[in-house]
Amino acid sequence: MKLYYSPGACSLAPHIVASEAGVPLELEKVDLSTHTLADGSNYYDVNPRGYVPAVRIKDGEPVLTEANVVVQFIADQKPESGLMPKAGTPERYRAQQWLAFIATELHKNFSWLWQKDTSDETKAAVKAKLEKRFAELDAHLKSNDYLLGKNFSAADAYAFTIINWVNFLGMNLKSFPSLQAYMDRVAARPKVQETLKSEGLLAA
Ligand SMILES: N[C@@H](CCC(=O)N[C@@H](CS)C(=O)NCC(=O)O)C(=O)O
Repeated sequence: MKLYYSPGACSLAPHIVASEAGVPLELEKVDLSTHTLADGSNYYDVNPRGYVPAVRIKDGEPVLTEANVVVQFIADQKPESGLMPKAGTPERYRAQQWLAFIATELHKNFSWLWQKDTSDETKAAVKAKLEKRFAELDAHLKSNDYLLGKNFSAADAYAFTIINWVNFLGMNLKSFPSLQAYMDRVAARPKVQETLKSEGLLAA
């Protein structure tokens, strides 16, 4: 299976899930400034939206997209990893609830901050909304090590990837100590360290 990724982008989430689960991945880097691959070919031919992550499951079939679904697909290759609860259980829906929350309340809002043409007014409104969501997460993480409770899951890989963007967008988590402790806890996981190094985000 091949993962199209860009260092530090939301594709880091499925990359972490694969590392944690022990799912082998072929990695193909996408230059998001030109939407090209290393051989110069056009990434829009792979994913017409031009987004990472995308996963090539089978040659000749469309790639699988949407980070919150891609992480589930990868986790489900190794159910024994426990990175996603068993399909059909209430726990699975709870995990999916977190994944949808991350996709729509965090990821999509952060996307406005990355765009060069977003107005300052919109940026301020988006930051205020994100801080509300950080406060919710901070309260949840006061009594939970991870989003699902005691154990790390695919939802944590996604949340970590997205919230880590505060470090590149002039924001911080100083007002959210439990959320900061959670980010530190996830960052310290050996497989997360390994993945960050492999994307060149930490010195090897
Ligand atoms: N809805 C997509 C959004 C993916 C997305 O926003 N990817 C960003 C990187 S984090 C991207 O590839 N941006 C390149 C572009 O906008 O052309 C998902 O959830 O996977």
